[in-house]
Amino acid sequence: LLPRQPVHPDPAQPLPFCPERSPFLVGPLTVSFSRVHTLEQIQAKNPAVREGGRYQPSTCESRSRTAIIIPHRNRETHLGHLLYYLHPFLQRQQLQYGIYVVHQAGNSTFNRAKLLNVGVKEALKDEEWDCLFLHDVDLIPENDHNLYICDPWNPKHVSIAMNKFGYSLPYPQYFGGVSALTPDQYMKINGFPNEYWGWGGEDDDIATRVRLAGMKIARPPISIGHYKMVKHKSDKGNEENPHRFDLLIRTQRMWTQDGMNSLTYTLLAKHLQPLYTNLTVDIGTDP
Ligand code: UDH
Ligand code: NGS
Repeated sequence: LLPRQPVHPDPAQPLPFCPERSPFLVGPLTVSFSRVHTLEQIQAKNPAVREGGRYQPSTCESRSRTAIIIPHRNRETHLGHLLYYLHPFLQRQQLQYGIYVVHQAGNSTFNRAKLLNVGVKEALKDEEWDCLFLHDVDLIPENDHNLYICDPWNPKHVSIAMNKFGYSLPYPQYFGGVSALTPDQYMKINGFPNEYWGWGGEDDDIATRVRLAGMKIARPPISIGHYKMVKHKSDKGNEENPHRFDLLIRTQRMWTQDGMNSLTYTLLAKHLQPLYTNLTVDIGTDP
């Protein structure tokens, strides 16, 4: 008689790597915002997601451990749409992942890039992530061949074909929306700038940092980098930054001084919610 196969893999044996191409991918996705799903409904659809919005495949060792970091304030409906689509999307890609929502406390001017620095710093305390996805809350990927893994050599700009720009880049250096860097690449550019309060310019500063640090911008194929944006009005507290052009002139002088090496903040709370880790942070105010 042959020995019976164990039902569960032996925990002492390492799992095999997941295949290079996940068998669960489906390609183009239909994304619609006409229905709003409660967090409980999304949770019920994603039973394998653990506290803090963490997941790892049960049958194979993932090829990437990816942290998704989302800057946030007052966009709960958008967050619901993103979580509804992103959890199944990442599981189909057989990734080990965690979702972090970095919530700016208070009413002072919004600062997207600084929130992302905080998210990176805090996420790296939890886990040795291979890849950091810096992700606007209102952009939903429309093709799951858009793998949420990093390029080993260069920072990757991922949201290259958004519906609001007619599914093309608005300009060649555009780096806004969704980008992906390894922790090494992130530190090599000294992270993102902390000094852009309000709307605009911080993503152009990041693109310049990539170049000044001797790297290039990697991009997925245009047909795969499709994103649908949830339509919305301008946010209160994130008005156009009147200083952004002055700041952009100084990037070359400032990038080694302003970034991860000058980041200060107060973490007010870290809550492991069922679908994401919520970091509430005091990042100070526009000087
Ligand atoms: N965000 C928030 N809350 C805010 C502001 C921004 O959560 O109050 C986050 C959110 O993740 C958003 C990201 O920051 O996706 C970027 O915000 P944004 O306002 O820069 O970009 P978005 O594409 O809107 O969402 C563009 C508004 C157009 C302003 C036009 C000014 N000329
Ligand atoms: C540029 C902004 C970027 C912004 C991009 C797209 O002009 O920060 O437009 O904006 N740069 C400056 O203002 C210097 S959008 O159409 O998404 O509102 O990301």
